[in-house]
Amino acid sequence: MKTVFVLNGPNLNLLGTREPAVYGAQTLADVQQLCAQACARHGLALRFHQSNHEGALLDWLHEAGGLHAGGQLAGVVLNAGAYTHTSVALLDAIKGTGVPLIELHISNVHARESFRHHSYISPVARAVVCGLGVAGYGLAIDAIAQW
Ligand code: CA2
Repeated sequence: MKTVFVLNGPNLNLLGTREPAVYGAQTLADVQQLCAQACARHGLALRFHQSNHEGALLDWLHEAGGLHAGGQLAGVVLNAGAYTHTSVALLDAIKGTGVPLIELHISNVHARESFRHHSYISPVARAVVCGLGVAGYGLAIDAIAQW
């Protein structure tokens, strides 16, 4: 059974507690459940994580890279939060590990402040899902299952 990593970056632990107009009312626990259901539908194992620390995200990407090298990774869904717009380290990790990855944003970052329009991750992502709310997580897993 192949594994999907769903990685969430800074402040996403606050989902459902504030800014419902931007991010919706569902919590990160709800998102985890949605991802577990999507993975179960496709016979995939799920690793679901959130961290407010860039290094933790790097470590999980490296771990996913190890599975990828062994042919055991289905793919990675990464919502890097604000690190999307700042982190060369995440770009290097995705490039260095070669993991097949979908960049995900709950909100439509292109309809928001201009500093959210640039992503260090998009050039090394296979696809970008953006603005579909938390439903995007399930759709990203559905897409990975087709790879
Ligand atoms: O739309 C997305 O998923 C983002 O990746 C979310 C990030 C933001 O910096 C990106 O530009 C777009 C922010 C996550 C913060 O999440 C919160 C959730 C509820 C309340 C406050 C913050």
